[in-house]
Amino acid sequence: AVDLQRIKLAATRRETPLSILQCLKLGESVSTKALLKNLAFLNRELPVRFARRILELSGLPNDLRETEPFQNLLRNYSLSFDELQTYSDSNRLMFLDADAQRRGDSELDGDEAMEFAIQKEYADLLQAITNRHKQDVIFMAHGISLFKRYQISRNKPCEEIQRFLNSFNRGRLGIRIMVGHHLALQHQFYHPEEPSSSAYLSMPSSAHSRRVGIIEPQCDIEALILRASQSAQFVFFHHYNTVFPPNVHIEHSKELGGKKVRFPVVPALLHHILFELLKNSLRATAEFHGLEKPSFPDIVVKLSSTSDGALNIVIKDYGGGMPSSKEEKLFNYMFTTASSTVYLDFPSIMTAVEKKPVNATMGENLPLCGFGFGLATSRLYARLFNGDLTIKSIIGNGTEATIRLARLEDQIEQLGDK
Ligand code: W6P
Repeated sequence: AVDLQRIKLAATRRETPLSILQCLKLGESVSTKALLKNLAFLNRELPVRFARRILELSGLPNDLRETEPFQNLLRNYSLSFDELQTYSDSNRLMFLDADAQRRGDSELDGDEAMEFAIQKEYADLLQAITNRHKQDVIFMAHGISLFKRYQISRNKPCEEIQRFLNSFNRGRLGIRIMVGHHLALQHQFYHPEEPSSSAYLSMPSSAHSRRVGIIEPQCDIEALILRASQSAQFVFFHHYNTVFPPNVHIEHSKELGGKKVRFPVVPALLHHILFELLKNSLRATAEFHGLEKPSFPDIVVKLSSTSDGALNIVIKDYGGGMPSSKEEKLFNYMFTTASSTVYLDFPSIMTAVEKKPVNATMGENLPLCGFGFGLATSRLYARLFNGDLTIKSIIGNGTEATIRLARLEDQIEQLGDK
């Protein structure tokens, strides 16, 4: 029983944009108090965000909304909204506030046990919701593919669906990030010795990293590119029956002076974008140069900083480029770069082979590959915190993809369309 009035009311409230800087500050001075403060924030914010996602789903054209996968989505979002709103209405945190006031908000002394219980209870709720929504992406892809078949025969425009997917995915990712950050912080606070690779949205971090929740304040960008390259090359190697993939060569521009580039990022997000782009570049290179000839030109990744403190990552392939007609469709959710005849099976093989390594990072996105969601979500991910992704081809030569990452102060969640 979905209480539509309750949902509508919650959805009238504004979403509060996340700031990566604030997320970092919260995590750098992490304490019971800070965690409780964040819990109170989520307790207010999450019902609003879930309510908005539900309204977005409800507003879809009947043909799409009534498909089984979209009914599943709607049911899951309603269930999660209900649980969060019920928790919020239970006023457990008011009790906590009142208690703090009674004690003059001094030291958190006698009631640590109760505070811990509250944190544990909320974390369990968040974890259950996280698990429930792991299939979101599969449902979405499945529903869209059903709708797509229907669409081709009807030849209806799909801008509305494009807008929905951007908005819904953006909103979903925002939720994921705030929930993932909270769970990861709590895990790091109570179990500082254990790696938090199992926690939501976090990636196994490299040896000398200093992870704050799901954020790497000084991420070794080159190391991350290397890992994404290896994953993409691994997929390539198995897809093309043990043909060795092109090399990925990383360069620094002059102003970076050969120094290690350290930049604040959510590694899982950047990894997703890099992996997606590199797969495209590898495939384009192989298609253009032919598999008989085993010497491919390198893919060149170039790092450069801009005057406003942003970081550019340019991925250049020599895969022959693509006509502008194709370029325009690149970020369309219903478009895939794989040529339908020869590479129809590319995604499924990728899914089968890459399951293990990618599951450890952002496995839930894997089934996306080949549905044509990859580049669209990559640009969305890049834009979410004020960055961007652009792709430009030179016909007969190759393609250049540029990821721009905003400097830390500018990494603020972009809730609307650009
Ligand atoms: C291509 C097509 C493409 C899409 C995205 C990234 C790189 C490339 N290269 O030929």
